[in-house]
Amino acid sequence: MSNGRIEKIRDILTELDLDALYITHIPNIRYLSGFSGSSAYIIITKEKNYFYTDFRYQSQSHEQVKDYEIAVNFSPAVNIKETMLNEKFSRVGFESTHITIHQLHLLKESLPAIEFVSVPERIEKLTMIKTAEEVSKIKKACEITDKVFDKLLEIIKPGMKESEVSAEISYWHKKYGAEKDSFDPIVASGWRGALPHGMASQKVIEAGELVTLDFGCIYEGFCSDMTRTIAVGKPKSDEMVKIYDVVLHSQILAVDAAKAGIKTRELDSIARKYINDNGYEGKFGHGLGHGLGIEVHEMPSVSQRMDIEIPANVVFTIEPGIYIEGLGGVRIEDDVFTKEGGRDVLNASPKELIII
Ligand SMILES: [Mn+2]
Repeated sequence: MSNGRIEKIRDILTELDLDALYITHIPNIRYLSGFSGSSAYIIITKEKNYFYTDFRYQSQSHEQVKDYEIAVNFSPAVNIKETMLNEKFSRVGFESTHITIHQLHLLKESLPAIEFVSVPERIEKLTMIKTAEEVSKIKKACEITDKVFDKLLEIIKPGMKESEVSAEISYWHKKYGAEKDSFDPIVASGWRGALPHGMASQKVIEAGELVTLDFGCIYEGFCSDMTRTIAVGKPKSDEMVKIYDVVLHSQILAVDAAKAGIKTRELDSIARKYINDNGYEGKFGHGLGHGLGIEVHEMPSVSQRMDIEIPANVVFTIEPGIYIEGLGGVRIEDDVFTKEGGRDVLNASPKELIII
């Protein structure tokens, strides 16, 4: 891949005085090699790029992976060890936020002369900043998700199970050109709306309930992630309509404030303060949003937990919600792309309360 990504890994090698970086996290492997399969490893040295996989991906790796020496083996660990010995590495970085203790133990045991150095979240810092081409892929994923939302407005009826709605989401994502869902769809109706991550269940959707739909897809390796809450028939709870209004306004305030240079904590506070001031303090129990790209949850975390300036060319979600146990919940989520002085909103589905 001659798009500068590998050169940036080589800069990390120089900076940390490493002979090589051993990369095990599959989304990062796809980012660096173009390989879209589920099992592979790579090693980047100052001069060479090595790619390891097994027989299942023999043809696919040769088709997708350019600029790498490819080794295919029933047990890639054998080839990985061979490379590390032949190259006479003395310091090798590894992705400590992804490797298991067991994998690290095996490496250290079989290669006792090598010093293995923890390199947490360095590739993640690279993937956080998007090129125009990457943003256009996320935008395409968002367009597919928008089309699926339109379809759901035709499909969802009282009497349907949440799990049936979830199946429709997955079906239409693929039908409209996505690789797959970027995560299992969340479909939470009525009282289940109070579960922020209410996976679609066997519950039947009833007339008068609000339904929270949180879903996204992957297009050419890049994710979308959108939430809309809709009413199935006239809402039976006036309180839920009021909650919808509060969430919508808090979401719009945060979207309008989003721009390159704003701090994550400040942006979270803008939505949170509005929700608190309107009587729902403590009912918005998660962060405002998260980065989005080759993974559905990336850096930065846009919340009180993290306080960094959001750079330009970052895609992240803005998704405030209010959750009342026993009653229900509302969440509204858009994906935005930061620019100097502003942001582009990448999805286009309407946000006012839709009653179907
Ligand atoms: Mn999200």
